[in-house]
Amino acid sequence: MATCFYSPDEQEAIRRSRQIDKQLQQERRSLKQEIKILLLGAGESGKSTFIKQMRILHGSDYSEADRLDFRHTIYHNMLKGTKILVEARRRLQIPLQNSKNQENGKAISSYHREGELSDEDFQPYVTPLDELWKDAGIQSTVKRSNEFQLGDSLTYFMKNIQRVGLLGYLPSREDVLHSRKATRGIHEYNIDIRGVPFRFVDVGGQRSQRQKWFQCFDEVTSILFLISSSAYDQTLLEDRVTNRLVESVNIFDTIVNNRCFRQVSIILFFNKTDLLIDKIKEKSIKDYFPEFPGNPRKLGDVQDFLVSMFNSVRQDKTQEMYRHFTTATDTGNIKVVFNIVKDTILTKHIQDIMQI
Ligand SMILES: Nc1nc2c(ncn2[C@@H]2O[C@H](COP(=O)(O)OP(=O)(O)OP(=O)(O)O)[C@@H](O)[C@H]2O)c(=O)[nH]1
Ligand SMILES: [Mg+2]
Repeated sequence: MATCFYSPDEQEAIRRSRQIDKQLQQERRSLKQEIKILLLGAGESGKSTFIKQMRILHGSDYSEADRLDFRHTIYHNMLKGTKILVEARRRLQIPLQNSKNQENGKAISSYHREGELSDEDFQPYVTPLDELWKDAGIQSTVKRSNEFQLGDSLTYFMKNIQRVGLLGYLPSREDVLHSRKATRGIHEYNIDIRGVPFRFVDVGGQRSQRQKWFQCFDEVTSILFLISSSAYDQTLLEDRVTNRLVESVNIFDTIVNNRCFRQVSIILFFNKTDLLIDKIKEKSIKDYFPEFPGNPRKLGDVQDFLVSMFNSVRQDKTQEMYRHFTTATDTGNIKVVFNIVKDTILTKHIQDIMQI
């Protein structure tokens, strides 16, 4: 086009307009590329639960048949969890309130995972489980659960035993979100969100699983790093000695300061806020981290401290530290948080592509 017929101002306007067109074209091309989101964090921090939420919110939601598949895992979570409590109560020498629960304890301890449990198979366990859970001795043991290894989902399922223990029980979405099965290996989920293809990569967070992490470090757009914020009084399942929060900070240190991720937006999810709210009423974080400067009963003070622990290991502080306080089992919460996160990821992604 002969630009000499245009005034300098008009020529400048045309140039700018062409530049914007070009950017838009690039942007569209970049958005057609996959957005790869890697979920990292220690075991039980909530990575797989977050992926379940993505499926509920943006993917193919869990059908009745899909939810039925979780039934066995839920029964197993309840039986194994209660078995651990029965054993811990004995070891900690906490007396039972009702001596009848000796027999109930034996009935639950006889459970060994053998094949899938049907709703009928589960029936003989329902009353023993319920009676044990109501025993003051077992409840005192639950309060000391940081002295042994108890999963976070047991309380939720035991509170729902009247429903979960019925013949013909069909797990709800919330039950699916609370069910626990440790991840082994690497699992990828492709989900289209408003025309943008996202690939979520879920890995196992336990120590034995972490040597596999580097296999998925290529072409990462963003890392969601999950932290179990209520775990400040707990030790690691893997060695029963290391504090879970300390382990989590150490893992974050290796990720955030890794040269592979210099251009990658890393977003922290301080997860399990619901459990943290309950935990600070019972246990002072100061007993585990004497350097804690605030009021241990104040949620904001505890969260600020957690954030500062993670921030302190970052070598390059010129990059912004994105962080959110989440409850991965709460669909409403994850919907709001992920909307913000998605915008952060896409904006940063487009900026990076524009610089190329
Ligand atoms: N109450 C509550 N429970 C949660 C939350 N997030 C996860 N959980 C539960 O914590 C347990 C562990 O969650 P997962 O999603 O399996 O943890 P993960 O990070 O995938 O663990 P690995 O696969 O071992 O690395 C499950 O029983 C979840 O239901 C939360 O915010 N609140
Ligand atoms: Mg997992």
